[in-house]
Amino acid sequence: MRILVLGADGYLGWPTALHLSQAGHDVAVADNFVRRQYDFELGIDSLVPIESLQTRVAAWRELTGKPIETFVGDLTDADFTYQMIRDFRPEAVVHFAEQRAAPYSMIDRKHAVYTQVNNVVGTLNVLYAIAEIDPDIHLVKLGTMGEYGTPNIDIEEGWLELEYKGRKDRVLYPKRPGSFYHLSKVHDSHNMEFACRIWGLRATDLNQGVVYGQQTPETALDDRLATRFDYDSVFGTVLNRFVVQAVLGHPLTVYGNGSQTRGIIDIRDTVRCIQLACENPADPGEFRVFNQMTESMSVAGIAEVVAEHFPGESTVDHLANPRVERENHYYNVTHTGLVELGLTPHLLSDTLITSLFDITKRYAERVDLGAMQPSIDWRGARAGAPR
Ligand code: NAD
Ligand code: USQ
Repeated sequence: MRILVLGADGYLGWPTALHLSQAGHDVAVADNFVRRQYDFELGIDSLVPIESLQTRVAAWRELTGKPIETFVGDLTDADFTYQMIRDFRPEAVVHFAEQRAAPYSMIDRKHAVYTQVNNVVGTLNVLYAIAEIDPDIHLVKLGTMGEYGTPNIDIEEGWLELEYKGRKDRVLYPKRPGSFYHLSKVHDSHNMEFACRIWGLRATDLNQGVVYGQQTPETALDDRLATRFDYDSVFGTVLNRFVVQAVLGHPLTVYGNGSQTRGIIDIRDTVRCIQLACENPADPGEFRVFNQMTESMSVAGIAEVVAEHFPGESTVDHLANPRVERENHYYNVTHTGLVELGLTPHLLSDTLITSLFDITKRYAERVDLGAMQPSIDWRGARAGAPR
């Protein structure tokens, strides 16, 4: 298949592009490098050094003989987006290209507005470009488990069968997200469902859980193919952060009592899920939703597993939660769709955690411990808000 990967300079987009290329697909990639600008803005950096997109693509071609076409531009620029889709003529577009950190979106008004404009407008441009150029293109879009929040009923895959006052309907699952970033994904989901309903587009929304890990078989082939690994309090995700904290002898920063539970997924399963979604497209007019996670774990549980496997001392620090989120809540998620398509999950294992300890030890001198402490308070973003 011809597959265009948007946001392919990022943590997940790059390994996915390589995985799809290795699987024999004809892959093109796109990015505007804004993720590298957030690093400059915040004074942070990936733990694992990363090459430029151009060097990565050249290294992949040198090692495998497989070419990857590159488009550099911003999805909020409609001319760029249309031209790229016209030039490459993909059968599937995989869309990772959004501002994806909840804390970044909660810094202040400017960052909230930027996040929602970047994410919602970029996705709208992609939907319009597909509708006008070739409505048969399958859009595979990254959503997030946090769109649902933590409701007191089971979380279904995007849709809910409802019976109310004797009548039945199938409705989009009600959403109660926990940040302006997570809200941008909810807005995207609604726009996509609408585009499928009115224009007959085909789309898959992958509500992914928190990703952990750094290597896939393809990125591990050569240091020049490495993907980024964020550990700072804005872009670092929880398990990755806890691993780095354990190795550096920093207490594991559990927010609140740590009973808040999340769906998690290994980066090797992320790339496989995308491949399965592309190779088994949604039907014309179908807005298909999968919950892309493989297991649920509380934050305190994640800290425990990391501490248990660390071959030294490691302590846990319960910090006052800088976010507004439920603790001690119900959490039961249906996630059978991708397994039915053929996913065999990698559950969190000793080997994976040990390999992450090794990667961290290799680059330990690059860690900035100052970047560990959470600095963005959900309650503080509104001027004069009570702390
Ligand atoms: P990332 O920030 O590392 O990568 C996103 C890439 O998109 C970056 O390279 C960035 O430069 C690019 N981008 C952003 N806006 C763009 C625009 N307007 N035009 C062109 N390029 C643009 O993020 P990631 O961790 O790889 O996440 C990828 C996707 O997966 C995101 O949509 C995110 O919401 C979703 N997701 C991530 C996780 C996770 O744990 N990392 C979990 C669930 C869902
Ligand atoms: N947490 C801690 N300590 C830390 C960091 C986080 O206790 O040092 C807690 C948070 O309070 C939260 C949970 O861990 O309860 C997850 O936080 P996170 O930063 O790992 O993940 P989140 O902000 O939800 O965002 C990440 C990605 C985002 C993706 C989302 C998937 O950055 O792109 O959409 O995971 S999900 O959470 O399922 O919506």
